[in-house]
Amino acid sequence: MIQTISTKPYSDQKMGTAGLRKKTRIAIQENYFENFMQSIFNTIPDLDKKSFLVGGDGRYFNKIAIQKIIKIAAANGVKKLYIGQNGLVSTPAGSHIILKNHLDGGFVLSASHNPGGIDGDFGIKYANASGGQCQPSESAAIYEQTLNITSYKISDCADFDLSKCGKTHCEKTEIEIIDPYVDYIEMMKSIFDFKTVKQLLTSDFRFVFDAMHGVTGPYAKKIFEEILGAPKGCVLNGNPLEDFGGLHPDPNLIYAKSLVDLMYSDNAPDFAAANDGDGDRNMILGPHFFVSPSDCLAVLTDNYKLIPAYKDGIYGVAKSAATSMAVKRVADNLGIGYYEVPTGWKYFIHLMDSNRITFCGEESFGTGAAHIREKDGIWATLFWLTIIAKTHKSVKEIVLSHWQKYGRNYYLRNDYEGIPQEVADKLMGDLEEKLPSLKGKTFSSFTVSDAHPFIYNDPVDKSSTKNGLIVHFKDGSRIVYRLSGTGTNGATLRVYIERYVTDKLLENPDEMLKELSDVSRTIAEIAERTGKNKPDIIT
Ligand code: VG1
Ligand code: CO
Repeated sequence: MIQTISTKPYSDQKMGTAGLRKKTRIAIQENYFENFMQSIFNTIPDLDKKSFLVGGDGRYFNKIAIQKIIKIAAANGVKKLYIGQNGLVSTPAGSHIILKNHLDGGFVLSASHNPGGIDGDFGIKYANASGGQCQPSESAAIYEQTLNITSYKISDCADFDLSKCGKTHCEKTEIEIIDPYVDYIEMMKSIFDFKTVKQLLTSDFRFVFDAMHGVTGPYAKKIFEEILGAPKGCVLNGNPLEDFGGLHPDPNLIYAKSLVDLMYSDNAPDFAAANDGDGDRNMILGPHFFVSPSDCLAVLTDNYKLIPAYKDGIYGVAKSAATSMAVKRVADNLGIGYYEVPTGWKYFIHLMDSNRITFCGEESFGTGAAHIREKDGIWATLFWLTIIAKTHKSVKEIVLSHWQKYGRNYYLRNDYEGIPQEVADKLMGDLEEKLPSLKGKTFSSFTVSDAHPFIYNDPVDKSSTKNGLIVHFKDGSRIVYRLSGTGTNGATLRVYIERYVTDKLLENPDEMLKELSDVSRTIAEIAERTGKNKPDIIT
């Protein structure tokens, strides 16, 4: 039976960079999740003709939330739900399932790389029929609904068993529990030459993949161990856990510490990759060597011909404005289109749909391509394995030869976390106001050549988005300032620092960027305003 439950609005259900992300204790408040789901459905017409994907990264509250989605969708008359077996679907696999089955959208329950558990974070990524996350105009309409909601509809049926594939019904809604792996694996086979990668992984080449107890564990075990023949056990932390084993499922030098320690030990394997909680981010390491995500995008783009799916040519490439300029040098050299967008994968979607780009990436450990509309951690891993298999070079040799060809964009992101929102907003507001006056000024040995907000004009829907502030220097260095849209604890100020050189290719980025980091604090008065003399996290 369908029930109508009266409710009161919550004022904080505005989506950020990638869906709605909240502390778990907030997300599990009475009617909080129900309100949000009903608000989404309120914005979608003709639900009786609409089908959606449902899945998640396995974190705490996923299973309960999925049962709620089934009952709310059914009460709202949705035509069909495709649900990943055991409630699991990675963000990239979900995008593929939406596209392959021509669904009208989907819900991936994940706070991505944020920690999980009752004291961690919970999140909902809402995708539309593009296969990628909804556009800002859609999230604005949903937010409006959340502020005015007075009731939601829900079926009072019993919970569903998500452990077996097959079809059933909830009210008039068809429910199909699907294998979340098979289609994704088929897609990877259609992009890459699995024979080549298998030869490498069954040789004496030593490979490890850290799934960080996120959703990619089962995908990685099937692909790398079962199909490509890598030794059993090469997938580390391969079982999805509700609290990620108490760890922070963020594949970077800080949170993937045990993997990093292994790769910097005497016994380091030849190659390591790590993925985040929902499987869209990747980190790539060689023995005693880390590939920065900005360089990763540049290297993959430069090597596109090695991959069967791209050998006949690629459209252009895009990056978020905060990502380093390394890939622009490659795009210029290849004579392909090049675009800069605001932070957030949703801004790449129109460029992919209109065949302007094939590859794209962000400095936050995201690389991907137009096979789906999300970033893709396993895709990036298979791409690297192919480059290694075909060039017979180590990770370090591949990147070093890239720098020798193009020069190196030294790059770091400094995060200042837990700043009171008003302090952060004022810092950004005041900085924006003073940008014009910075032109021509010299800080240490860096002279400002230009300073402006980053404004993106979408060539397809003609919308305009402002995201972050950029300071350019005469030597090509850049500093980008922006506030995070995924944090759940006060405001996080992200400061992205970049310096380009054609010599000194193997220096320590901390040393190479020390002076510019100091300049970034001076320009934005970070210490004076936040009391922080150094970043909380450097990636
Ligand atoms: C961060 C990253 C951004 C990424 C987003 C979602 O956003 O900086 O590049 O797209 O997370 O990543 P922010 O607003 O906190 O800087 V994930 O792996 O959710 O999907
Ligand atoms: Co993610």
